[in-house]
Amino acid sequence: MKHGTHDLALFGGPPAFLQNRRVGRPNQGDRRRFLERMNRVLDNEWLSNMGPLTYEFEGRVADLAGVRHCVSLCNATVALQMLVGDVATGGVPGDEVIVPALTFPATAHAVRWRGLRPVICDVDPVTGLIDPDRAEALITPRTRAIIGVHLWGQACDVRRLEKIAESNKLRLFFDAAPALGCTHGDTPIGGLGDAEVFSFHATKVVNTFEGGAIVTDDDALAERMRTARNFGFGRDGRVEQLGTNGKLNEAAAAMGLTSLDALGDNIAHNRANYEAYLAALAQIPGVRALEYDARHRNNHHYMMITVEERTAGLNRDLLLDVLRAENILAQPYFPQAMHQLKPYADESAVPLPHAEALCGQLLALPTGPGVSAADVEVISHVVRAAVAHGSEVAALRRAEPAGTTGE
Ligand code: T4K
Repeated sequence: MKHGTHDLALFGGPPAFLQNRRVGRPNQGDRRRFLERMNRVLDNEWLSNMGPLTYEFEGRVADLAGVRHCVSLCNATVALQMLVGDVATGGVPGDEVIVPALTFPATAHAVRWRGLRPVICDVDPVTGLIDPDRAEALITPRTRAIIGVHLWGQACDVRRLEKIAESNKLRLFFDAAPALGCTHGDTPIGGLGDAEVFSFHATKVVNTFEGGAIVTDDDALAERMRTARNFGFGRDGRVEQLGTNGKLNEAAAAMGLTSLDALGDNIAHNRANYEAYLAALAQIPGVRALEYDARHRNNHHYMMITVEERTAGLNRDLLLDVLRAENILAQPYFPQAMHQLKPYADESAVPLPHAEALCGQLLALPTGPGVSAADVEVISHVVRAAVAHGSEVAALRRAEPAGTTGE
């Protein structure tokens, strides 16, 4: 137990965990089942280019997302680039796509990578989701699309964004990278807007080592995306359009299927951890766990809190250092807003105060199958102890000789 500042590992106490507790520890599922599938892959001697496991994986993801088409891909970044490429067809350099200021860099990068201009939009101060009113105000004659991000599995204000997109004749996509297994009302995330993108990166709720998918009910768009992911080859083997190599391979699909087998159990475990965190973190001054809109279901793959320095006595970055010293590998998702990243420094003429404030306060705490209810108690106890002695921790940190703080 951490009773005083000197019990904290940051100042020489024993760490709370010998083995680290992480955000994003891979959900691998049953290893025996994975190895059986890998044997099948090797026996088939069919390793990539749309093998049987890849088709099976696509079918299961489409069912889960409640859509007709799942176009599996090598990662979500390429998926976003391909959708933006679809918007860019026939466009001119300088065409614009509205993206939220609070997201992983991939969302804005995909737009810029395809030669369009990401127009960065502020977010709701509580949820961190794209603010539809601000998005509408950013529309110009050059705007072609809006990309909403279902941040930490929370559904965007989909109906409002649909209305804005429809009345301005814009494409509407959702970056649903973290949101497999989540819903908007009773509708699974996956069937919203023109298309949505999932990530199956190693750290996601379902992993394929690296992987992603475009999911949609738009038959023609799905066909163009299938063609685009395979160098532009059409069904007759001729190159019909610009393409890339975006294919998922069979080893990835074997992992994806095995990880999918465990999805239901993992979400149930995450939900139990989330409830335990909510109870254990209540009443800690300056620390707020993000509570989600009860109309939608979340996979609780990310356990997000904010740390408000004035009340907590220490800031997010210092709490992060305290936790990491205890082998609690929390993550500051996301530490910078899009317009604060070097490539986009010139992209926002207006201040984006909500995204900027959240970027300084947000912290993801460890969860997932490797984190038990007892671990949640210990992690929450460390947070409580750090905040109870917040100003003392900050003063000790300031008093450390330069060069010892890792900054
Ligand atoms: N859009 C959004 C909204 C996204 O969040 C992302 C990705 C994308 C698009 C793009 O998707 P992909 O193109 O990647 O499919 C991680 C992931 O790399 C990234 O995929 C994810 N979002 C982001 C939220 O998290 P980092 O920079 O935090 O990764 P890293 O390597 O620091 O790992 C995070 C934690 O996971 C650490 O505690 C270590 C642990 N970890 C990581 C790996 C790779 C493991 O335990 N095992 C592993 O194999 O970005």
